[in-house]
Amino acid sequence: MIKGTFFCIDAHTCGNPVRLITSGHPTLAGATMADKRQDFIDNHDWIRRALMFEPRGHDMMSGAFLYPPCSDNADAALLFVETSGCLPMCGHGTIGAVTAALQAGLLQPREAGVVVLDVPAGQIRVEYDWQGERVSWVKIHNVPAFVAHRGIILDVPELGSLSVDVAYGGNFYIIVEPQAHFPGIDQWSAADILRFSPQIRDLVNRTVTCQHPLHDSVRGASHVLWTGKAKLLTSTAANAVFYGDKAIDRSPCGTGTSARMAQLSARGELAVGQPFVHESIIGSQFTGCIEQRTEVAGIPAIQPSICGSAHVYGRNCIEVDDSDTYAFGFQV
Ligand code: PYC
Repeated sequence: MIKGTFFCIDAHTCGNPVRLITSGHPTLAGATMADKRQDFIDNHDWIRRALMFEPRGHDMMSGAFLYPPCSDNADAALLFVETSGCLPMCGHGTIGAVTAALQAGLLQPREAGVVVLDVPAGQIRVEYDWQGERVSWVKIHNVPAFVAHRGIILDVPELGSLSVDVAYGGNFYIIVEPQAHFPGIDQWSAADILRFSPQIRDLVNRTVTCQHPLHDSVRGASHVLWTGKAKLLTSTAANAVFYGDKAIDRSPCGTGTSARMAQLSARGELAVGQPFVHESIIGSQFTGCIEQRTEVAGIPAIQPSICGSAHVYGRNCIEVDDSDTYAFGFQV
């Protein structure tokens, strides 16, 4: 029996996939996107597994559902899904979803060049521009980013003692920088990142509590951001972000870039208004910026922006037939 039919626009943001699901959405309970995210996790997670995991998706697959807004001042709402679960916020996902939705005529913002979106992590303001029929860039004014923990000392098998920070940029990021026992990712393969990241994430979550002070359901360090030297002269810095069980972000990671800028700002290494061009593992770039300083429940924070572009490459209609052994996906 067909359990669900989902029309999707497939795109990528700087190389990382974004599947914008434009129909087949479940009606979600709750007044805010945070409530609706919880309802989705509790009652509709089969849709995420069917659309993100193999054979209809893959380790890096990531997507968003376009919903009507929850707040009076918003134009629409986004619910993010990926192989690791439902993210409170996703930067590359927003850039891809906004590009795909605008190009398909699914968003009619009240103000030209600006979309206000409710997302589980709060509300974001998104600017964009057109070049002919295409959205040429999207700039996200993200939720406030802040440092949650500094200098956590980990004893990592085979790597030895590592000191890491945790910062929030819409998700909690463990930030691993070059240090005595670790020269940085420049000399590492993707296989090394996939091997050590889950161990580091487990160790951090066993050592400290990462809890957003204003959002009960946003907790736990989920992503590992490895820093390294940029390969491109136009980049300020490079990173590789691990998420889920086997994914390395092909984009420079919007929420990771926000977290990294919060960390650099807290150390006095990045000023308000200074462009921060972040390079991904495949050499794609986002331009980040600290728009202003702010605070979250008394914690010093920054108001970050991230700018990048996305390309739509196709449309598909996915049917989930529950007589298919792999209807709800698999992971190897
Ligand atoms: O761009 O924020 C991001 C993101 C999170 C996970 C993968 N990409």
